[in-house]
Amino acid sequence: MDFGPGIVQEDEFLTPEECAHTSRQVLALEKHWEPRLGPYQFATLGCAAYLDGESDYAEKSGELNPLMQQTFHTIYERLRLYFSRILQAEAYYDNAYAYPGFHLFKFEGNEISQDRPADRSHFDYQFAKVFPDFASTPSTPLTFTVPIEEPSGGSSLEMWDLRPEGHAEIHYEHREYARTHPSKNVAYSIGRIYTHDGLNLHAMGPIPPGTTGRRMTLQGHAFRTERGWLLYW
Ligand SMILES: O=C(O)CCC(=O)C(=O)O
Repeated sequence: MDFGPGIVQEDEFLTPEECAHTSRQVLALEKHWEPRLGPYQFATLGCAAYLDGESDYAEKSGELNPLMQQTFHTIYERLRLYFSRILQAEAYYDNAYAYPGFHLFKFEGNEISQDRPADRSHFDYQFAKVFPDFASTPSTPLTFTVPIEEPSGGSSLEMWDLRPEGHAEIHYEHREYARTHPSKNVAYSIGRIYTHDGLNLHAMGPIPPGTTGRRMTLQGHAFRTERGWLLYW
């Protein structure tokens, strides 16, 4: 499977019953959730390079990995087999890196009508934070999302055609670019896995006014190494 500009690969991954079970497991670990900056009561379960990569990534992932492994080992093994198959090389974990984790959002029905995916658009460059020699050993990064629970308005990914190569040309004003250029919306379905290289400008899809309920996704990345593909978050 090749990844590159504009490609989002999607496949079946968890059944609705497995999603419901996973959701219960995540909810039971609420005391381990970490509230994060951002709207919609954003919280995470697990350590994420893009949020923790510049501070205590090693320490935090070391603390959380045993709990995450113990709770989600079935999903992690399925991820490992899935990526080994589609990438045709060994996918593996390394305890020096955080295991895939969860994004959590809660909507109360009073969401602002000005929700704009463009305002949260970004490139996934977190590999630069946790693989310091990434520039000397160019690798393909991948980002994956598995929707576990959806709010009333459904869930989706918004994607623009801008790649990091074009970032300097627009004077690094990628949010302005996103506000003024067309995007593609990829509708999510519960339990499917969505993978892309994270290098198209992208964001969590729009949250329609009046949305209620929880948006819970399993999140992670793969990074090409000499051994194969390291799965981490
Ligand atoms: O929550 C989503 O749908 C997308 C998450 C995202 O933007 C990312 O993982 O980089």
